[in-house]
Amino acid sequence: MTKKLLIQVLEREYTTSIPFWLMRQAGRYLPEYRALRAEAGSFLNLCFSPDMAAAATLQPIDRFDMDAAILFSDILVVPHALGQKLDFREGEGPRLEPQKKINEINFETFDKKLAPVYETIRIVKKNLAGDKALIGFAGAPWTIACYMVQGYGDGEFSEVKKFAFNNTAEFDRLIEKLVEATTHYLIEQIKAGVDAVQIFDSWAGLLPEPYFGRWVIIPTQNIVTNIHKLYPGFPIIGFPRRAGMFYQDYAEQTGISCVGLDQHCSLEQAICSFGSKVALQGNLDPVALLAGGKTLEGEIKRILAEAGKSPFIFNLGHGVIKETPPENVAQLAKLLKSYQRE
Ligand code: 1CP
Repeated sequence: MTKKLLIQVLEREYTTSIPFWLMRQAGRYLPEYRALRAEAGSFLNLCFSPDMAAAATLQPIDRFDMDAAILFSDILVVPHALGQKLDFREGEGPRLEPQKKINEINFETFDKKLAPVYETIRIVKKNLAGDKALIGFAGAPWTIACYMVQGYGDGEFSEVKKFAFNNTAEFDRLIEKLVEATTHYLIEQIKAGVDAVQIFDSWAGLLPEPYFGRWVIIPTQNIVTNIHKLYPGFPIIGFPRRAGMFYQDYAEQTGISCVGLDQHCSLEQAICSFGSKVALQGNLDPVALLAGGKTLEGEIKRILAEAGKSPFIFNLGHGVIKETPPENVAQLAKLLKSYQRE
C-alpha cells in the first residue's frame, strides 16, 4: 500500500497534492453531529460511547472527504481519567473541581476509564479508507493544567498564571505528572492504531519567557522524546496556539514533526525561519471559513501560494466556528482537491 498523503507530508516528503483536515471538523456546525449529540444525551457520554464517537469521527470524512480523521474525544478526558470531577454544562463549556496537584498515577484505573477511547480508535480504523490517516490527540500539559487549576476556561487563566509564577516548583511537579499521563495516553492511542498524534497547546500564547520554555517547550520535548523512544520517528504535530515569536524555538527544540500555525502568524515567515526543519499546518482564519465565497477563496489561494513547495497540511488556525455553513467547508474541500502543484 502506498503511504497516506498526510503521513508523506509529516515525513517532509514533497507531494503534488496538499492534504487537508480541519480542527474541530466534527462538531456542532454539522446537523448529523447535532443529531448524534442529542441521541447521546451528554457530551461525555458521546465521548465514551465507542460506536457513537466513531460515527462522529467519520461524519466529516463522509461528507467532505478530508485526508485525515481526528479522533472524536476531548482533551479534558485526561484530568477526568486522573480522578478529577468533570462536567460539560450546556452552553457553558467544561467545569472541573479545581485541583493543583496530581498524586501517583494509577495507570490501571486511568486506562480503564479511557478504554472507550482506545476502542473508538479500533472501530474507526476498521471503517476508515486505507488512504486516510487517523489522528489521535491530547492536550499539552500547560493547557490541561490551565483547566485543572482554574476549573473552567476564560481565555486568560490569570489565576493559574499567578499560582504558577508564585509556586514554580509546585507547578513544575504538576506539569511533570501531566507529561507522564500524556505520554502514556498517546502511546496507548498509538497501540490502538492512530497514524499520527497532535498535541493541542491552545493556551501556549499566554506564557511569557522564561515560562514558555519551561512549561510549553520542555514538557512537549519530553513527551516527544518518550514517544520516540518506543516509536522512533512517529509523526507528532504540535499546536502552540498564539505562540508568536516563540514559534521558532518551539519548532526547533521540541523534536516535533510538524507545527500547527494559528492565523496570527505569517506562513511565509514561518517557512523562511523554520520551514526547513518541520512540516507546517494550518493558518486559515476560521472566520474566513465562516464567511465563505470570494473571501474564503482568496484566503485559500493566498495560503497555497505562500506554502509554495514546502511540506504543508491545509488546516485552520483554530477550530471550526459552530455557525459555519457546511457548504463553505464543501467549497474549501472542492478547491483543495482540484489543486495540484508542479
Ligand atoms: O456539546 C458539545 O458538542 C460540546 C462541544 C465540544 C466538542 C464538539 C467540546 C467541548 N469538545 C468537542 C470535541 C473536541 N475537542 C475535539 C474533537 C475532534 C475534532 O476536532 O473534530 C477536539 C480535538 C477537542 C480539543 C479541545 N477541547 C481543545 C483544544 C483545541 C481548541 O479548541 O483550542 C480544548 C481547549 C478543549 C476544551 C473544550 N471542550 C469543549 C469546549 C467548549 C472546550 C473549550 C472551553 C474553553 O473555551 O475554554
